[in-house]
Amino acid sequence: MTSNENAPVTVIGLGLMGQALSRAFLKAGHPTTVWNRTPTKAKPLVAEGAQVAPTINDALKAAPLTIVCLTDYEAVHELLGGSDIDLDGTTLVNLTSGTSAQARQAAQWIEQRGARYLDGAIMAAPPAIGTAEAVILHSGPQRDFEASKPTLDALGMITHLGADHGLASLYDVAGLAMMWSVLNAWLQGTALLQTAGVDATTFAPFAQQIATGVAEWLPGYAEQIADNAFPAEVSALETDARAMAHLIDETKAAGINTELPTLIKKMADRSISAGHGKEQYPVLIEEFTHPSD
Ligand code: FVH
Repeated sequence: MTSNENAPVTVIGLGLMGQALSRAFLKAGHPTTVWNRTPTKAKPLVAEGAQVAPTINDALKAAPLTIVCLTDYEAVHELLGGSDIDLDGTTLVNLTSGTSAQARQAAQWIEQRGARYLDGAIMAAPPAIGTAEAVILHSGPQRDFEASKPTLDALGMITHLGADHGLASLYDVAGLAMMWSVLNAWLQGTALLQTAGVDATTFAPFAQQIATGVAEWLPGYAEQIADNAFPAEVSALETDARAMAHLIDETKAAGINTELPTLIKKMADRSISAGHGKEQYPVLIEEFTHPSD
């Protein structure tokens, strides 16, 4: 991380994340101005060297770059959408979580008000901010990203995904889809093994090994999706579907929840019925790219 420590920066929103962002800027030496709806949350930051702006317009004028981190996009619009708010000439980096549509819409109304806009998604918890562990994704015009990067570098591993303002939010939810799917699969396996007296800590290293092994298949499987060709190099979908039936039988016999295994098999069965049984697992992408019933 390289940071231009002389560049002033403003942070609007001092929740758990906004405080961590402000601290990282202060630690990197940036003159940092803060504003929060509930002013008391600024107090500890003032003790660490931050300036408090009395109004939002003062906050926006204190630095050419303003970071916004609020609960949701509704809050961003409520706070900055008023005609009394002067966004002209500022660069806003919005690190509030939301959907890609909200990000694109925010870009439109903020740019109409004369500001430059970068969207962003934080894929880290507050304690990681300011370290290389904090992955922060940005999307929006390349030139605005390049201009802001020397300051944003103070926050963690900064990546620009492209000009489409919605990309950071899309990557964010794609990452969450991965995270929850892996965690749910692990919980399913743990619940199953607990019925035989195997505890979660015993299963965890084995589960970790499986997750790491499966992760290594991803680049090759991605090539099959890119080529739209799914030769069964290691296993056919119909073979996988038979193993899925065993998983359902085991979960039923164990008297535990069968929703996840049943869903997995339902998708595979539909693909097999459509004639893909002799192809390899990533052929299921078609199940994911169509709207559900
Ligand atoms: N905390 C985390 O681990 C996650 C990591 C991934 C990304 N998220 C996103 O970051 C956004 C902020 O999250 P947060 O943890 O800082 O949230 P809170 O501590 O609840 O703080 C919320 C701040 O938003 C202010 N706020 C809310 N509504 C309004 C409004 N209408 N007008 C002005 N400010 C508003 C609130 O102000 P106050 O209640 O202190 O007065 C806080 O400053 C979020 O999108 C996460 O998904 C964090």
